[in-house]
Amino acid sequence: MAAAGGKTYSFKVVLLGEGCVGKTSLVLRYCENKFNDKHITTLQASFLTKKLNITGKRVNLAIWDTAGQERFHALGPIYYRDSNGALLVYDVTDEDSFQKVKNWVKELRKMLGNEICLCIVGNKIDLEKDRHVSVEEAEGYAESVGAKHYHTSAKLNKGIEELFLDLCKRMMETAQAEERSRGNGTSHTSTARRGVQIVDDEPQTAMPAGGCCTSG
Ligand SMILES: Nc1nc2c(ncn2[C@@H]2O[C@H](COP(=O)(O)OP(=O)(O)O)[C@@H](O)[C@H]2O)c(=O)[nH]1
Ligand SMILES: [Mg+2]
Repeated sequence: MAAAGGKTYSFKVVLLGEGCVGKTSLVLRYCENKFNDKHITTLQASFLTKKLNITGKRVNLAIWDTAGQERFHALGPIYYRDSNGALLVYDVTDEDSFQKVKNWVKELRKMLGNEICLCIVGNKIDLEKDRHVSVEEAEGYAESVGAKHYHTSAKLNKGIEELFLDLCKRMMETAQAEERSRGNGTSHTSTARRGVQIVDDEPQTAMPAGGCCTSG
């Protein structure tokens, strides 16, 4: 039975947004509880993993960060395809970075439709005094495109756990709705196509010990 536990959800989450808004910082804070004042140019992995247990259900997240390609406007569908969730990150002190988020929303909705859970993330709220994006505008925009809005500080570790937990719950709901719409059958075609694997015990995809996928 689907509801009887013993089930693992595997989700792919991508980070998108202008350079320097704090994408890498958010991932490192969440997965390794680290923060660095300098711009981190290269992450050692293309994604970091995090395991959660949400109301008795296991969730494995693969969180994909960019390798800085956003600087060259060179992030394409190959990066975000098959993702179940996306964090569209802007810097609350940088109005331009918020406009970039709007471009990403349009592109993702066009390419992936409504099944991807979108999170619009205003990062660096510790710099509130330099805020250049109004909370009302950002939240209103998010609502208008069916996304949810979150406030974070990677520096102070604020709002990040809540953001990922909420996203996971939304992705689980989406996956469950998809399961139901398939008539409770065991066919995995629909979710497999979208990159969700629902397996009965440990995930089949091998991940290196330590939970971090190193390159090579
Ligand atoms: N004050 C502050 N600085 C941050 C925060 N998050 C990231 N930064 C800084 O912003 C810069 C860019 O961060 P980075 O994670 O490399 O951004 P990315 O290019 O989007 O991956 C670095 O100097 C970080 O230390 C935050 O929440 N508050
Ligand atoms: Mg980065």
